Amino acid sequence: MTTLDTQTTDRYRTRVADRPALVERVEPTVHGGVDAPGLLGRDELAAHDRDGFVTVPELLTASEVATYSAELDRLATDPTVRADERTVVEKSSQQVRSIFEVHRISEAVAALVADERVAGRARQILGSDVYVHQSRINYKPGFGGGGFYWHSDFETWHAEDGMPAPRAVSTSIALTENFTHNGCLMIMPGSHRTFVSCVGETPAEHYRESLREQEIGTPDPDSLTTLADRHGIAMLTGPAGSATLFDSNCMHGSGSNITPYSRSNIFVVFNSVENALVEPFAAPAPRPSYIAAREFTPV
Ligand code: 6CS
Ligand code: FE
Repeated sequence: MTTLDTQTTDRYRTRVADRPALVERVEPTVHGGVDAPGLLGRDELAAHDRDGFVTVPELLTASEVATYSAELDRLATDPTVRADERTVVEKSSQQVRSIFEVHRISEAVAALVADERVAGRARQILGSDVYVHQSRINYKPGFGGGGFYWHSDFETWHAEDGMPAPRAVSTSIALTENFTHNGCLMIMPGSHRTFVSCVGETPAEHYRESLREQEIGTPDPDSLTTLADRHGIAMLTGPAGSATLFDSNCMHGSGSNITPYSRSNIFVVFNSVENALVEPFAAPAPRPSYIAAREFTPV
């Protein structure tokens, strides 16, 4: 494991001050450089470097979408899965909101995670071997699937999981059509280059609340307004089978879904093996390993 560059990790101090700060990121976004060999072309890597995200219009075939959709339905209705601590239900209903560590629960999802079309693109962006930091299904069911307020994943993973630097990438794979109206992912393009520190100490076992509705670790309105004015807001729509890869520090969120049409996505977070977790930077104790893996074997 590389020695930690404390000058880097100290840059991302959060939840310790009484006022937020905007810190410019020092790490590159595409660690392997925009000419890195792999499935993403140079233009796509350049777009990812510029915006903090890149879309893949057809990651899965129609038959694969059908296979994984059936798997998601099976998991959501399996009583043992529903009773599992890795399953989070909506605040407003007993509908399944998320299932974490789904690549260890489902063999089909495990194969998808290891697929070159998924893990290979993450290696290309991160410029190293990768391991799964977190996987989850977000169901966002129709008629009330809850949203996710603005946040940087890296801010949470740094503060609560001990992720040293923003050298991780999420792959969101749509299994239902993601429309503007049913709670699609919203990202501020380019916001990944600014780290927004948050105010408010992390409570013990914060994840029991934050995975249902996050309050601590969410940026203040002034910082959000500054970033939105600077970058705008992109709506990541796309058909079932499409995917979005986005940098761990993108400012992103998604609205609630009051339409009849669920917005069900599989999310896999790959972390560089050179960025393995240490102790949390701003929390009393690490989160459970089903939310933040503590075993770093490369995919
Ligand atoms: O805390 C986390 O790790 C989770 N929370 C959000 C809102 N996005 C990333 C991840 O799923
Ligand atoms: Fe997130």
